[in-house]
Amino acid sequence: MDTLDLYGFGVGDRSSKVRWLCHELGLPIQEHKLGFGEHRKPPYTDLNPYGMVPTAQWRGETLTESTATCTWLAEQHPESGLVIAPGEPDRYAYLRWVALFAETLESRLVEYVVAGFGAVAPVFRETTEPRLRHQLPIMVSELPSEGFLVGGRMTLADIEAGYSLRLAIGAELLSIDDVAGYLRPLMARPAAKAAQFFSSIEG
Ligand SMILES: N[C@@H](CCC(=O)N[C@@H](CS)C(=O)NCC(=O)O)C(=O)O
Repeated sequence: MDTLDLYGFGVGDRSSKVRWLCHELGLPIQEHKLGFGEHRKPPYTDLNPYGMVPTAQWRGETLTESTATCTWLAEQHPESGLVIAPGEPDRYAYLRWVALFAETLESRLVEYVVAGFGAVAPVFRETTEPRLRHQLPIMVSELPSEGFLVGGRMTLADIEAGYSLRLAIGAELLSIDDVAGYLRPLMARPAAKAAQFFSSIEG
């Protein structure tokens, strides 16, 4: 079997992006749940010296960085259409959406959220909040009111969007009603449900 070994804290961290993607691809997952603190010492740091989750192992390779991992896995399954490949129309729009979520918004949102429960200093919440309150409404104004972000099909950009939106809604920086037309169909996807991706914001 083509099983992927997935290391993370559970369904709340960035491993959830890899988990949802694997369910979209039909890849079986062997879960390795870490307790908080285990990620900063051996044997886990032998896999990921940065001491961060997620890490995946698949086909003999160790994969770190969630967006790179998802991109790589999707590219190994081109029939899935989950990546908009070089040469396809909308390639730039696809890259821009992935960068906006995975780079610009995701790190700030994670810092804002974890500062809220004391995992990092409160100053992280103070420094991230003004930028998030400025940038999130702009992102929402660019979201389609229905359908996928780009290319007329579900792509990894939608998974990246789902993660930032889930964090922003959970932190009450956005209301689910602000993005319902776009987000509800993603929340209803069987693969997202199987990964429990949106369980924290499902009523
Ligand atoms: N850019 C990395 C970020 C990884 C990351 O910061 N993961 C968080 C959980 S979502 C983590 O490991 N936090 C624990 C820590 O920093 O000690 C990725 O996308 O994989």
